[in-house]
Amino acid sequence: MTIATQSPDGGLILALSKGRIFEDTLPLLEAAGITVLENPETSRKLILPTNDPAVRVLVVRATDVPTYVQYGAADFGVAGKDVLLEHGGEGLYQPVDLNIAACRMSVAVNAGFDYATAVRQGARLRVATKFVNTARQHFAAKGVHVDLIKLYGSMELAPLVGLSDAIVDVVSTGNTLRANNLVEVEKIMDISSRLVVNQAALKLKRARLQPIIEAFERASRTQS
Ligand code: PRT
Ligand code: MG
Repeated sequence: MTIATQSPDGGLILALSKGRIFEDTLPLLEAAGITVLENPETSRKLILPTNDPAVRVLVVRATDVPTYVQYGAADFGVAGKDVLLEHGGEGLYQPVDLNIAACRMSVAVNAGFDYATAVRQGARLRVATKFVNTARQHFAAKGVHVDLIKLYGSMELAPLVGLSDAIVDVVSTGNTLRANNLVEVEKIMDISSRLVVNQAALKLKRARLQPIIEAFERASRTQS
């Protein structure tokens, strides 16, 4: 379901999360001639102005970006493939892989746990993750029986305290796994962030959105 967008004035609303996605999106916005006028790390505002009075930025949790865009509370946004797979992508047009906030989705276990043998012997594994849909699909495709334990953060803790045998999480440098004596035993997929656009907004505001989409596309191509 898609509701009418909240910016009937023809303005555009972009949903972004603080941190790596915000940082990596700034150069793409610059390429489209848009400068965000406040820093979300220091400002308490949740709606940030830009140099273009018709463009505003909503600061939301990374997992909430697809929801804001799906319902038209934001016209467009940037979200990781990990987050989009869990959301399902309903009501979203995903025109560009921006190649930013790159990482991978992996399975990790305690350094002492023999994952390969456990899988070969058909053991039932307890897997803690925020990414239950992705994890369910991955293990079903391998024919591995799992009990999924839904967590909302700090997945790395679960195997350390015996909550689970394994975790499914996103990894970039691998430093967090190493610091907690965990090993990456399987890569599920490469992850990067995508531009997501509300399907109704794309039709109603195409004249404003299309140049921005094209600028993002060009800038992300030259960056990678
Ligand atoms: O923080 P919050 O709970 O609000 O949500 P979030 O963690 O999903 O948001 P954020 O901003 O941290 O991540 C946004 C997007 O960035 C994710 O959806 C991914 O697509 C992407 N991304 C890229 C990452 C990482 N790299 C990453 N390293 N997301 C999370 N991490 C975590 C990782 O799981 C580990 O806990 O960062 C930690 C450090 O990673 P290492 O491997 O470098 O040690
Ligand atoms: Mg985070």
